[in-house]
Amino acid sequence: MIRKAFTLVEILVVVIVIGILAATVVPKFVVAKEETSLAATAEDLKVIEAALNMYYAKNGSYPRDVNRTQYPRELVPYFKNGNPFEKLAPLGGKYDYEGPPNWNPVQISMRTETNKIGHTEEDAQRLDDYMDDGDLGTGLIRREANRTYYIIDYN
Ligand SMILES: [Ca+2]
Repeated sequence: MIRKAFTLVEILVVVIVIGILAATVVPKFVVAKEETSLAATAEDLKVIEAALNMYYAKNGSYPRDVNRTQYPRELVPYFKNGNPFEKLAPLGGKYDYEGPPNWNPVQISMRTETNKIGHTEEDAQRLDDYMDDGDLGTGLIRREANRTYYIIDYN
């Protein structure tokens, strides 16, 4: 007997296998993408912190606060592999340097005023779980209204 087509059972088996694969692979992909954006945001914040620490070590003070549409130009020499201020946070939002004399402690904000580039409180919570103490009211990652911030300096 020469078979000319797949039987219904064979087609059903293939469809079920594809369904099982999709159900297991797709959620892992989504989780991996989420973890990547958390890790990349944490990395940016650490890069900014390292630049600020180097600047402080050399100058004995932090750069002055700037308008939120700008960033401290004096930090540029300390960014060896790209300037995080020139892109959006992978989590969503724009990095904003909050320095003296307006801010104490020195901190980096990620604002969510523009929905397009913002992030939710749930996103902020995931970032806190990822790189801090899991509480948005304490530690280095905190949130206040629509602003998630990373504290650089406790002094
Ligand atoms: Ca926290």
